Amino acid sequence: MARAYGARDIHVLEGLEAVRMRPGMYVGSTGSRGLHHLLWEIIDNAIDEAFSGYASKVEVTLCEDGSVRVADDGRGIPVDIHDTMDMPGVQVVFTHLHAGGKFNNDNYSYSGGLHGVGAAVVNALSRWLEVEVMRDGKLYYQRYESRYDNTHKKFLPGIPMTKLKAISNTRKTGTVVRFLPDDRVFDDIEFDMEIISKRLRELAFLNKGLKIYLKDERTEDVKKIEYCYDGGIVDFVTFLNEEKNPIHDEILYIEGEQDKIHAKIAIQYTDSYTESIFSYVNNIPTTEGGAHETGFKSGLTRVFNEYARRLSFLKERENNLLGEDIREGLTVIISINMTDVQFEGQTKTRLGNMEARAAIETLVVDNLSHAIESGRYRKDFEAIIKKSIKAAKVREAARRARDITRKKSNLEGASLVGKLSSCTGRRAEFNELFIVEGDSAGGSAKQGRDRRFQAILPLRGKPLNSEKKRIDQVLANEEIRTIIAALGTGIGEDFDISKLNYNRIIILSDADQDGAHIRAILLTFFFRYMKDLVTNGHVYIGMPPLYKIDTGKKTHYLYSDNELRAMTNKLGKGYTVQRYKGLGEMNPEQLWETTMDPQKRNIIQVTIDDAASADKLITTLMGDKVSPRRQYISTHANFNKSDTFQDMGV
Ligand code: TSJ
Repeated sequence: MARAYGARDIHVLEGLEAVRMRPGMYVGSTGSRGLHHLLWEIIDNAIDEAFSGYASKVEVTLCEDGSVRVADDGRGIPVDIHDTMDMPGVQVVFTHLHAGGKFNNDNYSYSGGLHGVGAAVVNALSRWLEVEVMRDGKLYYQRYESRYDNTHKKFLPGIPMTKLKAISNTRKTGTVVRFLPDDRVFDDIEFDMEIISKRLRELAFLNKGLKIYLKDERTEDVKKIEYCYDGGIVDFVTFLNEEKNPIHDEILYIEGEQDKIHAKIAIQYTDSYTESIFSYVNNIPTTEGGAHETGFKSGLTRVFNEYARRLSFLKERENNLLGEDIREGLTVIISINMTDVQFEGQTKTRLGNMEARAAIETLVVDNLSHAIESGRYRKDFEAIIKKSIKAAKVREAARRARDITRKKSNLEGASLVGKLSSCTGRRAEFNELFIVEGDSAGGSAKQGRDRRFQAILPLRGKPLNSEKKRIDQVLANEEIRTIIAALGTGIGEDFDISKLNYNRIIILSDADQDGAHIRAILLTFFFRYMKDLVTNGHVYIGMPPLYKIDTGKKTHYLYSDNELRAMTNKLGKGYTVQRYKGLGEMNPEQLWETTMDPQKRNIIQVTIDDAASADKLITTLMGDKVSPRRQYISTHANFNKSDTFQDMGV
């Protein structure tokens, strides 16, 4: 087949080669995250077309051969010859770095930001990629491949195999892109249905009325999912609160534009004691928050304090309610769209554009004041303000309790952290805290550790499930207080990450149901009261081995049933297998060797890719509605791989 590239394209191909050299620079990693990033990039382009009002559906198909196909019914990527590049627009998109969907400057596109790496990056990191464009009554087709170049003795990525050709007539319009990620780039090229369906559901919530279809053709029983929410983010809030108890019926909805920033906000309060705020910029989750969240919070605080004064819920001599009082039990989705987005923070998921702060504050104040004055939401606002005032009272009480805790920790510091075996090193950035289930495992860990940088905190029994309790009760729990004291950061509004005593906090619990429960309780506590600990990547799950095989000559530790099977097959016979029922069965040397030694151990970092799902899951597992939890546990009863931390994006 004739190759459709000449001297002029060499430059462009070098661009794609640069992507091959440093894939991490363009998609973050060559692991699962990077792999899915390719798909997000293509999907973002299709969603953009829908957002601009030209497409009504997006279809994603995981094909039998491992490739993935994304289709929309929009206008079709332009096929006419690009002014300066001398090739069809489509080809520019797939061979020119950063062309993305933005080669047409008239197009007021919001795309960009985290995912905006461009379709050319996807092409560069694929074995092959095919595009079909339907427009002007024709179906156009082009295929690209990664090929070995015999003359230059190297692989060249993303080479057009043919020119863009009209291959048939059609009355439809739209774009179809199908690609197979390159297994020489990615550690593993298997797409994860769970990750994809969650992201598509989120996109369907964020783009009201958009029909998103997902099909998994890779197995015999083909799986099909359809997402479409006519209520948009209002439906998102309903979904998040499904297993909570709302304290008012109407979901407050704000939509408007201010200084070229378009915002949608949906709010509902529940009887929960924590806040669940999820924000997005151009459909990208801003896990670390930023200017838009700050603006929302100040607006909310202002409106409710004014309202509380005006209707005398607050007496003249009483202090204003604090933001945290007004956010107790709040579930909110903030979704904004703007151009020239600046992402900041550890994981580049904090909105840096300061202009968004004032814009969102204005929108919140104007719209909520208007809603209050209309009288239509009288009951809703009353329920909210009563809850806030209650929260303020409890906060006062809790502060007194906390002051006692503080004094206690000064006076009896030794006893409060008495169970803690500190490390000798004083540099927090090197230090690790192991929170270990049970005194006996704690003892082994204490003897087995490297005391220069590893501290051990054994937990007796189960810590308090913080999901069901208010902060004063959480603080009354001894195990929780010990953890807080050991970490040094304080909690909630007082939380200060710069005071963190350890760079890694590693949860070590048994591979059984109790162990999973303890792990879930600890993650819940961190997630609710020390969220930055998790978002900044300080929390880990330790993975002790499940089996030991002895051949007489050599000892092998196995961490899963699969590993065990592989090893027994390999060894044939002449070995003994020991199944570890708990950490306590390992002696100090074994525990060090298998689970604690940084050179050999296996630890999993807990991250939150999808904070909304993590929140929902925690409510389900830890909340007070029993039947959804039963159902969840019976359908996901795998306690070796805790569902909680998997869903937190590990
Ligand atoms: F990623 C991608 F570029 F490969 C891609 C783009 C993948 C998929 C599945 C869809 C798309 C895409 C792009 N769908 N729709 C569009 N639209 C345009 O590129 C487009 C169409 C018309 C005009 C115009 O001004 O007439 C402008 C643009 C940017």
